[in-house]
Amino acid sequence: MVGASALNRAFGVAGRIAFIDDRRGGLVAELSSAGGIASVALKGGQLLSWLPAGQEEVLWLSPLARLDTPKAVRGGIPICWPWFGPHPTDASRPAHGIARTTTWSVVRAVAAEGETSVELALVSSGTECWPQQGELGLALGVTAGEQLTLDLITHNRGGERIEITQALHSYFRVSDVDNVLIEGLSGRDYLDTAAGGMRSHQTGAVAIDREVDRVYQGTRDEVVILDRGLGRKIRVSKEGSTSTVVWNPWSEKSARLGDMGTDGFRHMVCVETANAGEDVVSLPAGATHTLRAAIRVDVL
Ligand code: TA6
Repeated sequence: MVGASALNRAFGVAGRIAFIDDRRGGLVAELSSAGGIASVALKGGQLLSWLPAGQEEVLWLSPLARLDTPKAVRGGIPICWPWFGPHPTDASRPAHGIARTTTWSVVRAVAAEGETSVELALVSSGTECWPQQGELGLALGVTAGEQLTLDLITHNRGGERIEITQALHSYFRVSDVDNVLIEGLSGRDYLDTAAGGMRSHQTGAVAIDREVDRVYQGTRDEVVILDRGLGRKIRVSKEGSTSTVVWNPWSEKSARLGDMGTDGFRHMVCVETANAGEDVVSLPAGATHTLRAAIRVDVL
């Protein structure tokens, strides 16, 4: 695998783009600009951190996160692809697909005015991992500045129509879930995974006072996380997505997961930009689909 020095020779920009051997055991791209800084692990193509100028850290990352194990990294923005949740037909396949546990390659990096971008690609790790026998290409564009934008681009290079589900499984850092409300989902139906997948209906803002695991269907609007404790709102807008997943494992599931830290569940909420549940992406041969999340932070 390519090392930090070769990546810096190929893509580094002094003071703006640097590839480092992160203390958690893997390669990380550090993106800096006047608009903010971000770090992206090549393992999983996973955002680990985003600090827009003048703000505190926006993403939650487990204190136990490691980049040198086969396990997916808990926190940041994991890429769930080419399926969300359990594999639709084969229970032996890993939850949330193969992208988040595969090492991505660097395609390009750009230091622009006020923002810095990197494009990563997932090189097929062999047909044994790819349900469509290696006929899918995947790219991720990350642009970090005062706004964080992710574009997850699927290219169906095969000769057959394929169906995928997917998510940018964003873990947001909050002061305490007691101080948080999530707006933008009122009036939508959701599949309540914590209640066996029962179909339910959202009325008003979402509060986090128990395990919440909901796949909201038919959602295209901006979702806002209001955090009275940090005096900020995290705004998540999107394109190419008709599902929004809201997840907090609460105490018991956190203990079972074992990688949430002491009371990590109190300081995070996932608001995921997705196509999941009944919202399946059907991609004709040769077609491309882009899933975009655009994230901003405003003062309350
Ligand atoms: O997005 C919510 C969810 O599907 C939950 O059901 C929970 O499993 C979570 O993802 C985390 O999954 P992981 O495989 O990363 O432990």
